[in-house]
Amino acid sequence: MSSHSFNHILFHTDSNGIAILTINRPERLNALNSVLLDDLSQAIDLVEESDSVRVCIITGSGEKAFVAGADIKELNSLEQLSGKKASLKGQHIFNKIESCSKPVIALINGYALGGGAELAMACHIRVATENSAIGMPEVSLGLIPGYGGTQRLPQITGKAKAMEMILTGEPAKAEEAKKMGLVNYVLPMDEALDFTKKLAFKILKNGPLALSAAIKAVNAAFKTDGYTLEAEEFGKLCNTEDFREGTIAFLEKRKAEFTGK
Ligand code: CO8
Repeated sequence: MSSHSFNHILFHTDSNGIAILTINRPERLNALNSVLLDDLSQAIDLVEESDSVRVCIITGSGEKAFVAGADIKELNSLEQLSGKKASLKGQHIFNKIESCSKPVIALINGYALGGGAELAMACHIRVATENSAIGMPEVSLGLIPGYGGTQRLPQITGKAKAMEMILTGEPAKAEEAKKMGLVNYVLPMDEALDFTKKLAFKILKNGPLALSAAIKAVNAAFKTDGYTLEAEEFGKLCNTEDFREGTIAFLEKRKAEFTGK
């Protein structure tokens, strides 16, 4: 058993090799700010490098949110270049999760929105609690997903459902998300962690070299160069009036008035 300390992440590994990585910023519904993203990057490196970790479960602190997205207050100050850079940075961290040689399971315990849904989609398997809502609301802020969501959502749900979710910005409730393959299982909140650990145990009894090779081979079926274009478009949107209006409207708790400029 071991624990590591980060600013906004709790990291604990049990004697069976199951690491639980908890995104811990509950007062902001675990929204991803830059400090948290740096923590996440280091925590994933730890999963990859530590001999005592064999499977990782990523979840959110509290019972309301897995991750409610990128931190909108931080987003608001982005411009074209910094926006593209921020998008590429997040993509790099989420790519490390997707290509991690050890299985990573997302335990979605509430809202998984924007960057939160993108984080869950970078994991290899998703379990959700009944109260979860998963969606890509970026267009309501005058933005698009920027952490790989435009690429991974269609890979998981197919193009039509992904288009609908990205263009409406409407989240899917847990059961609906299961129907479209976006989550593998839906459980009551008080059963979800045990269930996810049992799933991890099923994986653990298999050969680690085989698990790593399987992840690599399955990922190879989904190689795309769309990530660069996503970051490019995300950056461009950071220079628009609609983006300023969308993010300020959220912070001022009012409805955005978009003008198409
Ligand atoms: N960023 C910053 N603060 C947030 C965020 C967020 N994403 N989500 C919630 N908070 C804050 C709220 O502002 C609030 O703060 P305060 O107490 O100071 O008013 C606190 O957390 C609690 O939230 P609410 O009071 O809003 O809780 P509700 O239960 O009323 O609503 C919701 C919960 C529905 C989840 C609501 O908080 C919400 O809509 N949040 C924003 C969801 C969203 O739009 N997410 C997408 C963000 S954009 C994104 O993720 C882009 C990713 C790609 C980025 C690429 C490059 C940077």
